Amino acid sequence: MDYSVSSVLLLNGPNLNLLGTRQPEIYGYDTLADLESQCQKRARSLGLELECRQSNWEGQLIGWVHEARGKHEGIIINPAALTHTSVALMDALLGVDRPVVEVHLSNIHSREEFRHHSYVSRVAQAVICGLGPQGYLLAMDAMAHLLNSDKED
Ligand code: CA2
Repeated sequence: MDYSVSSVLLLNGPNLNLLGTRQPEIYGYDTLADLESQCQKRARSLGLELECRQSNWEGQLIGWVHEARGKHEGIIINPAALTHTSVALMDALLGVDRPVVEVHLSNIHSREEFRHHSYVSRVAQAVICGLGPQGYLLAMDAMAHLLNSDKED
């Protein structure tokens, strides 16, 4: 059994820094800072370390995914619009060889056709969408479960 504390990386993609300021009917009233602090609280109760990062730049997100190799045991990601466009982000997540949980605030399947396909889902262990900020907390629970199952092996 491995009793060391696992570290998780939470990545948020383009425009999610605007959360709580526009389109509350789709994305709610919580800001990104609110959301990250709720996740930090959940991480503490799960005994996880959590590092939160947001970028509007695809290359920056890919860089953080690469760095996760030496720093984090798992990645939770809301890739935002890159979900539907980025083979490069998908390849980076595939290359890092860590469990990935994909999360979306909105239900991407009930929205425009172009949001129905996710490149990231091909490489994610789990996908949560449509539950707003609660989905991030469930993603934390799911990651704790995935990491605990790894430790038991
Ligand atoms: O539902 C989600 O979490 C999305 O990942 C959000 C993305 C969208 O492109 C995906 O299809 C689904 C958009 C993030 C933009 O967030 C904003 C928040 C407030 C104001 C403007 C944009």
